[in-house]
Amino acid sequence: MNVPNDNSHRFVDILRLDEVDSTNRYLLDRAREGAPTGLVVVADRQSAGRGRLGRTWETPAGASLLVSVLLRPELDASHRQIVVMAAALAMADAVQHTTGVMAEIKWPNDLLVGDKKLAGILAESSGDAVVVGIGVNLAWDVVPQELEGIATAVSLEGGQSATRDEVLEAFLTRYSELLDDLDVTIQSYRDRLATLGKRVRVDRNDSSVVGIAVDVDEFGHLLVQPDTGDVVTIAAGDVVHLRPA
Ligand code: BT5
Repeated sequence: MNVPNDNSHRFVDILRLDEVDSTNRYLLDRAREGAPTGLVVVADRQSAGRGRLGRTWETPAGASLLVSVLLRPELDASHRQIVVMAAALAMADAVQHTTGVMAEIKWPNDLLVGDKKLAGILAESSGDAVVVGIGVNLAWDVVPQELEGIATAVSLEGGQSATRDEVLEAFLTRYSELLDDLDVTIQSYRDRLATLGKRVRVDRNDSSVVGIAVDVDEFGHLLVQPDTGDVVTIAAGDVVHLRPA
């Protein structure tokens, strides 16, 4: 499987902003105005960075990479999650390549070092457009108080320093390759997924599931085997990695 879009996801057009409320909001608006696939926006600072489910993405002073990418994948809606998985994998590879820090993926798309979050991804859609936004913590002196115990940064993990542009370039190159080969993406994503084989609790809107995370299917859904009963297929939720029972 690949994204059949004749090389148009080569990311040649990069918009650089000093400050914006949210790079995702900005790019979604451009998408609605007809901006082409492959458009990238990066910002130095965000005043209202978005997380999932109405949460916020904090960007303390210091270098964080804040980037959103516009894609118009010719994939049916049920298969679109793969382009988001590819972004997580591409960023994990880019960070490792440029800084030496090895991050793992927590389902669906968090990048973790140990149990702390190095990067988060938010995908939002409008019509045929998907905006994939990623925040990566790069050169932080300290973890801000409100993220104590939750977040980490390349600098705090002893990584080699890399500029935002170096990480961005490595990411866009890798992302482009993965979008050309989505079958490889699924397998490589599974290989980087710390969640697989772990005992997890998945919190969904209305309920939680506890069990072993056994696989991820081609739609990006997480398959969890509870202690009793059948495997549960989970499309969206928050995962907590638990200690073995
Ligand atoms: C995410 O949400 O992890 C998605 C974050 C996406 C941010 C990027 S930045 C560029 C683009 N433009 C945007 O407006 N957004 C995207 P979620 O899984 O809901 O995680 C949010 C939670 O992570 C918060 O409630 C905090 O607990 C924690 N958090 C906030 N800022 C963080 C940071 N810088 N590093 C690590 N954790 C953070």
